[in-house]
Amino acid sequence: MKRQKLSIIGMPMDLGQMRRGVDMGPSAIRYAGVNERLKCLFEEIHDQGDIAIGRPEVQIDPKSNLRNLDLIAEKTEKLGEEVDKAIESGSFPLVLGGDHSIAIGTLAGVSKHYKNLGVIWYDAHGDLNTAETSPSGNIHGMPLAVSLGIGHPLLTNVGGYAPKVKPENIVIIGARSLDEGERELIKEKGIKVYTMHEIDRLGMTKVMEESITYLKERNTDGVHLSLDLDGLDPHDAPGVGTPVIGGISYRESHLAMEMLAESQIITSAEFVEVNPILDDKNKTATVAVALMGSLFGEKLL
Ligand code: B3U
Ligand code: MN
Ligand code: MN
Repeated sequence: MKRQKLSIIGMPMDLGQMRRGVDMGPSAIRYAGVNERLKCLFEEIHDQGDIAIGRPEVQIDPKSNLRNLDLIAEKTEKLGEEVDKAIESGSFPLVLGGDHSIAIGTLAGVSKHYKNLGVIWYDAHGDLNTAETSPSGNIHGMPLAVSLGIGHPLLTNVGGYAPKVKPENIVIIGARSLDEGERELIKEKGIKVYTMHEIDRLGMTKVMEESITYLKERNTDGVHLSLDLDGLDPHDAPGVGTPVIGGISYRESHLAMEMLAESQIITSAEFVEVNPILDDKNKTATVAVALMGSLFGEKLL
């Protein structure tokens, strides 16, 4: 069975962190053949091109120490509007990053349409920092906290409302690099986390079964997949700004995507942190496209 409509939205933004190159992520993913790969899985694909980001100078907000705060708020607002329009028109929104700060915009657009949105955050990191807990001042380490309504008001109010997600509707998968403040927030809010420990111990099959059941039991009316390529092991996805060894394998990731396809719970997705400058012959973008194939129902046989 073919799905209906897919909207591909490129978000070439690198303002949430310090390494250049992740702004070329959408181009790398297109070059790796995303349109061609997904063509047979949808009735229609609209590649909407990229949101204009420009080449702004780095700004550091003197009060909060946040890098590129105003610009990220402005650009994610725009992304939110595009995602909102895509859903409005009956399309499945697929956002190509860009660093993970773009999720602030994606979730602003998605969450408007769901009263009880679930989120799967596939990542080596928690992305639950605030200006106070962040070791770096990089906003790509903050989007999940922002979506909970925790963080600078310019970010939490993107889309004109906060919060976007409830803590009990979030599942983090692949975590292996959490800062102290993030650990505290996870405990305080009761966020469900499958670290690499649980993935090793239970196996990816069980982790995904449990995650899907958990989100269904929460009566979620939509589930957003936010997939940071650094969730995968750097051996399989080397082209990311902050690689962390000991990650999820290519095969486990395919299995995870296939199980999500089978469950039919995913209603929007983004693939972020692909940095072709740090990559090995566009391997990471190629992996991203292959995972998208599985997520949208490609079968081996
Ligand atoms: N937790 C660290 C590092 C980091 C977060 N997200 C990525 N790296 N990709 C921070 O800066 O918040
Ligand atoms: Mn991330
Ligand atoms: Mn990460």
